[in-house]
Amino acid sequence: MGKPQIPEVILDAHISDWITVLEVFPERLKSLVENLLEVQLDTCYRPEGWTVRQVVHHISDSHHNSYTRFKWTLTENQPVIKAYYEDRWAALFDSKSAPIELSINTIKALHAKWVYFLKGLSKSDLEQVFIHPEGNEKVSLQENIGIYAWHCNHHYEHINQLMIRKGWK
Ligand code: NI
Repeated sequence: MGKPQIPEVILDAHISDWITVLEVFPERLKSLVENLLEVQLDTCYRPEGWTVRQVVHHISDSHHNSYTRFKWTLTENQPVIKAYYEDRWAALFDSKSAPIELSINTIKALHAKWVYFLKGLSKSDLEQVFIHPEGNEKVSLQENIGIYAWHCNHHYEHINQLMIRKGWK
């Protein structure tokens, strides 16, 4: 699963494939987890890792942050984005105990709005960059679409592989 592999030259076909991943992800994730029992939701996907519940809440929080970065980038000149401690967010009480429906519903609404927005961006919008404070790295919006398509599949597979190993599916 590793790290996102973003091609050097990003073609329109890459962007449209990535947007499709973002578009279908809420339903895929919902179908994957909707029948899990509480005890299964509270199972770590790897030793010392997050529980399934924490992963679902993490996706919601992470994509919420990402959405905001897209808006910043189109309304400011190469903004330095705000990083956050995802492990500390995942350790907050709601990440550990809240019903996953809250985040499943958030992801559904957020992705619908995000995808609508992404589909309307021009080539020059997609080439706009933000600066990630870790390493002062410039990230273009088109790259960032690829990163978050990867992020969907990355965490989907954490849960999916756990379910396969445990014989839950
Ligand atoms: Ni993540």
